[in-house]
Amino acid sequence: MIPRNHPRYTSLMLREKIKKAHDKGYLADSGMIAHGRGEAFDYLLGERTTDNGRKAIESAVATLLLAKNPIISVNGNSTALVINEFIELAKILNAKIEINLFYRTKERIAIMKELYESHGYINVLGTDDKKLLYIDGIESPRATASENGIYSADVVLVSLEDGDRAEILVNNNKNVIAIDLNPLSRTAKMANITIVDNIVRAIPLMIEIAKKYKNKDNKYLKSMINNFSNKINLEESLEIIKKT
Ligand code: PTJ
Repeated sequence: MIPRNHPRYTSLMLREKIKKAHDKGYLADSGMIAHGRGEAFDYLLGERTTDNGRKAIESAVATLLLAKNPIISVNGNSTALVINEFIELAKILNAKIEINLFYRTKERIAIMKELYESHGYINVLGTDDKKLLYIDGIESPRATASENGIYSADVVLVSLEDGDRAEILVNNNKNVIAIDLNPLSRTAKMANITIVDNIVRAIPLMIEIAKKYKNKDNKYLKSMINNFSNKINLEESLEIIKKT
């Protein structure tokens, strides 16, 4: 038991979630390493949502609300940290959830499918190996996608994503929104909108903003997108890190 008054309580609780997901068999072994890397960047950002993290979130939510077929792509780490929040966000945005693993195994897919079902989300995509397609015919495990999901999506929200995959998505005219604490990662640079924030803060804030933006007209939503530059936003994140 971690005492509530421990100065690193939140961080230690997140580690517990990651460890539990590993024990259950759906977290990739290197998911632990990825989490540690995220922790280091989060520390440097002050473990808070920065103003430019919020700007990216506003632009991301506007983009998702204007999308025709928005998909939330989930993996082992992101599921371990925010499964309930993913499900809530998908409902508000009218988006679908697709399991999309870097280290894809039948066992991990089966555990995750069951997990989403036990949380009340029944039609999670990306679970049937035989039905997966290759984006633009690129026969790589990095290009797999389900037909009604990522394959035909116009906007894809990815988190803790691999750079090759982000690149394939962008090259195939998908509007890619990435959540990545590392503003220097290839994914962060490839994506159309990068939210440099911890997924445990970013997704709840996306839910809050999506509830607010649902009543806004398209003109307002488009202005939120047009006023955003990913390049400038990433540079600002780096400045924050340098000043820490
Ligand atoms: O479940 P799988 O098989 O899809 O595998 C997932 C991992 C995460 C193991 C795989 O995608 C991987 O190796 O990722 P990387 O290349 O380590 O990239 C993870 C990125 O996410 C890094 O830039 C981290 O800084 C960042 N990151 C880690 N934790 C968080 C995070 N970003 C936001 N929130 C976090 N909590």
